[in-house]
Amino acid sequence: MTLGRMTLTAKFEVLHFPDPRLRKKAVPVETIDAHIKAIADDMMETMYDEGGIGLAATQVNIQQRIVVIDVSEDRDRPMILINPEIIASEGIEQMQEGCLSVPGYYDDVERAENIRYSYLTPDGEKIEQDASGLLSVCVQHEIDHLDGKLFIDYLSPLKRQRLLKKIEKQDKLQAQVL
Ligand code: GNR
Ligand code: NI
Repeated sequence: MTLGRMTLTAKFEVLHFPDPRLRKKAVPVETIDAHIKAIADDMMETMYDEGGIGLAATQVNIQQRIVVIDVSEDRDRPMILINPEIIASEGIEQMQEGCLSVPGYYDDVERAENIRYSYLTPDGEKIEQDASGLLSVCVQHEIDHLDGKLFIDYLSPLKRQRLLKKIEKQDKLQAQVL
C-alpha cells in the first residue's frame, strides 16, 4: 500500500507442511505491475521477519512465480527474482537444508553444485548469472517450491516416514493446546 511517498509493507502467513496448497504449481508472472512489486516487498518483509534466506510465493499461498532471497551474512543484499529458471547445472553437492514451511526439521539434500539461472528484476530487466554454494542451493530450493516440491521430498522413504510421524504427533499436541 502506498501513502504519499511512504510505502507500507505487511507480513504474510507462511504455510506449513502438509498443507496441500504447498503442492500447487505457480504460473509465470505476465506483467510486472505495482501489485506484483507489492507482493515481492511483503514477501521480503516476511522472509526477514521469519529469519529465512529465501521465500517463494507458493509458501504464502500466491501461485505466481515470485521468489525473494538474501543469503548475505548482514541480511542487506535482498534479491527479487521473477520467473526464475535454471538454464544449466553441473556437479553434485550435499548441504543441510531447512524450510520455513517445515519448521524445526533439517536434513541433507543433494543438489546441483553450480547453476546458471535467469530471472526478471522488478524493473523488467532480464538477468542471467552463475551461482554456487548457498545461493545455488537456495535458488534450486525456491524454484522447487514454485513447482510444488519440498526438500523433504528428496528424503529416503524411512526418513520421510519418521518425519511424517513426528509432524502428526506435533499437530496432535498443538490441537490439544488450541
Ligand atoms: O531459510 C532457509 N534456509 C535454507 C537453508 C538451506 C537450504 C535452503 C534454505 S531455504 C530456507 C527458507 C525457505 O524455506 N525457503 O523456501
Ligand atoms: Ni522452503
